[in-house]
Amino acid sequence: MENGPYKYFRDGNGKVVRVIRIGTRKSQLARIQTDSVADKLKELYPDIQLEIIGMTTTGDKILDTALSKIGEKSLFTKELENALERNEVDLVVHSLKDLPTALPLGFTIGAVLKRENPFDAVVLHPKHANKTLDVLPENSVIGTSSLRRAAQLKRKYPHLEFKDIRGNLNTRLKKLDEKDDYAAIILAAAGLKRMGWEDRVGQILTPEESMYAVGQGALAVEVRARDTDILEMVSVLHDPETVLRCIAERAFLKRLEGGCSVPVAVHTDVTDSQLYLTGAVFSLDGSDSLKDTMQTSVIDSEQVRCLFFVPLSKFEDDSYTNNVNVGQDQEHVDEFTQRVGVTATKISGEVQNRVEKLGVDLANLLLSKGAKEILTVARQLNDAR
Ligand code: DPM
Repeated sequence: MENGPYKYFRDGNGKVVRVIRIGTRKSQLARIQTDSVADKLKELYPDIQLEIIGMTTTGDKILDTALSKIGEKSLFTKELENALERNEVDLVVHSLKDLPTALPLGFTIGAVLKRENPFDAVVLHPKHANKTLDVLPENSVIGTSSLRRAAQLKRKYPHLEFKDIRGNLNTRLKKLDEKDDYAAIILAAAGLKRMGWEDRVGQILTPEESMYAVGQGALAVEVRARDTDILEMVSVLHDPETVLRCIAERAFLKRLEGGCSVPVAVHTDVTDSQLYLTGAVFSLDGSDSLKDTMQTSVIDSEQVRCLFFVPLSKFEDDSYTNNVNVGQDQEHVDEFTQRVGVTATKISGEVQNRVEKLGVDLANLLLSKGAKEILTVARQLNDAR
């Protein structure tokens, strides 16, 4: 039964059920990530019917060009957003770090799930098994297409060389193991864990060696900004601590005008109701860098015991729910509810505003010390490579 933009069908008892369609890239990692979100939704809403639809994106097709050189920010997300817009799918699961800090109008991140280990990991060529970066032979080649990883590791380990490596995780591991081009590659610990490849992790990099990318290790569910049913449904997947950390990180990156391919790195931590944000920018060879830490409270002023959530009384207050009112113009809706692309109406708006400001403030601090110049030179050098 087709009804409006949505797809419905009758279950065995003649009950009309809405089919929720989830879009995903076709790589093994994307599928695993999408399946994990689908499993959670199925657990929370046993009555819904889920359908997973695999799609190929531009980023999957252009495999021979370094990501940092392609320049298109929404490489892995555009085709999926088109499908969302056409109501062909209702939600899309992404790695948060692949989503730009400003989403195209009409889309929002309706859920940010609990973060996995956000750190980078070293995967060694079998012939170097059990070694660490510091004891790899002089001029060993490390595979990474991340300017962020290369900059930090060049600084720390000047005896190593860095070369681009592309392709999905399966391709990269193959390139590492079956050839003699790389002594090791650097990958996110989270992706390796989801693939079940923890046994290949030779070393987890510390923040002193490599701070992580904004949003790394967290999954995001992207939805149509005005689709209040779906927004409400996925909102329960939000992990409050992860959301707040990632809003701070994304606000930091956004203020620096950094895309997914700038040498910008972060570290966040919530301890004793304080969110600590450390942010850094690097020159391409890591010789030049700026790094600072700022903190803010994540306690809602009206309900000290309930750290992140909107006090119940506020739910009856219109200002907290009018984002879901139909009939407001799109621009107003988006601007009102989203913080760096994230919609999280069940988490204290006051605290969200505070952590967003934290990110902006930290970026402003680094900008006042010359961050813009470092990033401009890094961009120019990368373009000229
Ligand atoms: C972004 C970067 C990379 C991905 C840049 C960075 C790594 C590119 C490379 C923005 N997206 O991290 O500095 O190493 O050549 C990506 C991975 C994951 C999501 C793979 C990885 C899985 C981890 C996660 C690619 N996007 O980083 O090893 O879900 O956070």
